[in-house]
Amino acid sequence: MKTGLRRLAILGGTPAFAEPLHVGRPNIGNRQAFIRRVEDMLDRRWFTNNGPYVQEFERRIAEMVGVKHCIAMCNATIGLEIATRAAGLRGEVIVPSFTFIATAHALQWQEITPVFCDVAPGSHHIDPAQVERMITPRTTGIIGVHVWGVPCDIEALTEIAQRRGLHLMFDAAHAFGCSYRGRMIGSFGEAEIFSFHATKFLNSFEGGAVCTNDDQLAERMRFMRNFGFAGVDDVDFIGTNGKMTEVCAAMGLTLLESLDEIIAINRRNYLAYRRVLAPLEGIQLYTYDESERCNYQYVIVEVDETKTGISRDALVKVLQAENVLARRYFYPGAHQMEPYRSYFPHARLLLPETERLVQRVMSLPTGTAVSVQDIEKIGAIIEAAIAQRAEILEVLGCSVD
Ligand code: T4K
Repeated sequence: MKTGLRRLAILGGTPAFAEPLHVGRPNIGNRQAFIRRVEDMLDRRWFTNNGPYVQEFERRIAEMVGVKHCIAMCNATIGLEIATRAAGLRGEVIVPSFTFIATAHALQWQEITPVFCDVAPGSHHIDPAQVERMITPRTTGIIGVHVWGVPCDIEALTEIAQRRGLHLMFDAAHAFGCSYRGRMIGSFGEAEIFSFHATKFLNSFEGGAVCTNDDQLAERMRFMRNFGFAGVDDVDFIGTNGKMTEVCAAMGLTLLESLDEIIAINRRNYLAYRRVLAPLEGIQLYTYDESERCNYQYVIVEVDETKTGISRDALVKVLQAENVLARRYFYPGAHQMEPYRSYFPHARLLLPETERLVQRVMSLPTGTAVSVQDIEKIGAIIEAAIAQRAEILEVLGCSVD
């Protein structure tokens, strides 16, 4: 990498990018195919309520994942709420704190207490050994999260759930198209919940789906998604509105046709980052296990300040000044957000690995809107930031909140 000499924007230079380079830029797929589907939908005048696109989308996902049932939802948060409610979770449910806040909120929304568990040392995933220690008489379930599309320790969690008689579900918001020991994510536990939000590998603008092999659970979730209606005038139990619209399913179906292309671009970008970041001591790329199916949707970096001499927060400021809008997912950890921070003020004492991780991790732009040249420039900015750290820290007054 050739750099070191460029004047960084944070030090008064010109930003490397004229336009912002976002994390989470949506994939678009074949515009014409999407527009054709929308035209058909308008002609049909069927816009929501289990329309033909939603049914086709569900069939395609169930086939890809290898499950009996896929129930499309308006988003993954509602998917989590419906799945946990339909399965009868209550009391306390163990979840990682290193996750998007929706995992916890979906429980608390129903007055189920999310009990935050640490990540396993050196990993970004829930620690099964700590899960076991957190089980109380009020615990009814565990929700593992496949953070960055990398499966959590499904085998260990399954063993604990079976032995202790607990429900087990997975928040698979990041993990569509990924596998665990050769089997597709979506088919583990009682249910797995995908997100098809705009920022996700497969997007339907907003959207989600719950996959399960349990016939009864699937039926309950279908009813709950539609206000609890079991027949035209027949409401069997409480429900909500979790329906996916036809226009969302049209986007999802269109992008399903481009998944191989998107993976190829994501992988190309991941490999480019690996190449440009490899020489930078203290900048550690989160790596994927290439023997599994991966979607390579996230480029995650851990910053070890003891080696770089510059913190993750300072680096994010440097990148943002260059118009590279890196993000600090999942800072500061769900346990440090309200209402959980007030409910469990001492939770951090049980979460040392999470506390350490949230200070180190940043997410960098990738996806179809990012080129290899962009990545080379981003690598050069990080290299220059490390080289010019003394000046940067002076400009930032060493305080980078
Ligand atoms: N579980 C996990 C583990 C999750 O990560 C999520 C969602 C869920 C559950 C819940 O799934 P959903 O209910 O959303 O289906 C974003 C997303 O809104 C959220 O879906 C996602 N996780 C989370 C990781 O990221 P924010 O608060 O960071 O969104 P925002 O508005 O800051 O946008 C993120 C980045 O994406 C920005 O750099 C801008 C860019 N962006 C975003 C949108 C919407 C675009 O370039 N275009 C767009 O249209 O939460």
